[in-house]
Amino acid sequence: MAAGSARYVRYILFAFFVLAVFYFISNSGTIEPPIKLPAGSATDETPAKGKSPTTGGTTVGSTGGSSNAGTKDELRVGPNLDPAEFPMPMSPADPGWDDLSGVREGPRMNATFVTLARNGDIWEIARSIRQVEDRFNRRYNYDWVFLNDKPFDAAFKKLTTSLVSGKTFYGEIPKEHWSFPPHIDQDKAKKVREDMAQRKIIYGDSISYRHMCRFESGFFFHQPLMLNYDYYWRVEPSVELFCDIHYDPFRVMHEGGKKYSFVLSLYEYVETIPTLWESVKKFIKNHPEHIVPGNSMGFLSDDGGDSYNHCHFWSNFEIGSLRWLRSQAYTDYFESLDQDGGFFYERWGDAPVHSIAAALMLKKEEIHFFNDIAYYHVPFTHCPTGDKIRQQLKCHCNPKDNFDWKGYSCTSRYFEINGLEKPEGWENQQD
Ligand SMILES: Nc1nc2c(ncn2[C@@H]2O[C@H](COP(=O)(O)OP(=O)(O)OP(=O)(O)O)[C@@H](O)[C@H]2O)c(=O)[nH]1
Ligand SMILES: [Mg+2]
Repeated sequence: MAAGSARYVRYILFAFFVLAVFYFISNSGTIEPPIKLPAGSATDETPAKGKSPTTGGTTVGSTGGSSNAGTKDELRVGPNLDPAEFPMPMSPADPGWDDLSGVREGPRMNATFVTLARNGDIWEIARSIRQVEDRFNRRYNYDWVFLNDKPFDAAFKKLTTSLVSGKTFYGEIPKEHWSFPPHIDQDKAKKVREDMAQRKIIYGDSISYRHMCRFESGFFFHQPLMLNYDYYWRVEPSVELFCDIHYDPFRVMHEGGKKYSFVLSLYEYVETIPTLWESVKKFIKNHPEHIVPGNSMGFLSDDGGDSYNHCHFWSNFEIGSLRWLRSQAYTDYFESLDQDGGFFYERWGDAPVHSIAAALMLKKEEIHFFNDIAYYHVPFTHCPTGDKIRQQLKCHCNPKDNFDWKGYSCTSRYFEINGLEKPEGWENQQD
């Protein structure tokens, strides 16, 4: 009997165990394998810091989107860190190349993105910002300054602030930087516009386009919001970035002593600048002290400066030095050109104006070609030459679209005057 009752007890215990297991399974839902979360994933997230509007002047700023690897206070990020302690990964062999998650530790330059835009450009600039953030700035959180000849509306500010990982600032351009200067003969300027309209010259009949070109040539870097910075990266609506940017281009500029940079270069429409070179030659004669030895005259001219070949760096993308643009040399240059009136009596673009200044008033080594920054602004693309580099940078551009070595590009000329070796395979991309 003792053995029989012990068996009953065992049955009861077993039944109890089965019931307990059944109860546990039915209450824990689907059983899934544990998920291993990578470092810096959403669960690590520290809440974004409170948005703190900046006041004063035309500034309306706030702290933008969040980082996903802790706050900047926890990370060593800032202006006063020793660059030697934080080497940048410039090629795949360098430590940290593969680390594209989270906010990158290290020094930050005194730099900002800058965009001139209208309220109506909101969705086009949103596209550009998203790509700049995804490919670079989400790990660096640089500020972004927006400038407009009219006040920005709430919708523009709200969307752009939500997209930018750094602080955003909004400035209204003063009238004197976006209007006809007093020395311009309005009738003469009007006749030019009518004539250019008839000749179907692109933007030839536009007043606002001329104000824009003059503003970008001579005033964006003098805006109060821009005075806070030493370097700028210009971003226009509807541009694209096709490759990951593994290093900080602002640091490349600063540590490499670079003052101007480009990704695309081409020939300017002759009809828009018939007397620009005469005006430049007048400036050279009046201010020989501003023309530096070791400049890039060979990029601009095939006859030692007598005539202009119309080559210029495409200024819708630029990373450059604001100190240089605010220098006496550049100030004298812009004032001289502005007095000659070609922004209104012709249709001088800011691209040739900046490019000529950089080529004459900077040493060759101070101008940089950012091959790694793959870029599109209608209708041209810079897509790095070579399968290997495109894979390393995770590019999504079509190499067939690369403009660098085509006949209408001036990048070959830039390589030649600087004694640079063109990348393997360039010959196959000439047309
Ligand atoms: N606030 C303001 N911004 C302008 C105005 N016109 C142009 N812009 C901006 O100035 C920059 C250059 O203008 P775009 O119209 O892109 O000129 P573009 O690049 O020569 O020509 P597209 O091929 O049309 O892009 C862009 O960032 C524009 O958003 C204007 O009247 N007001
Ligand atoms: Mg544009």
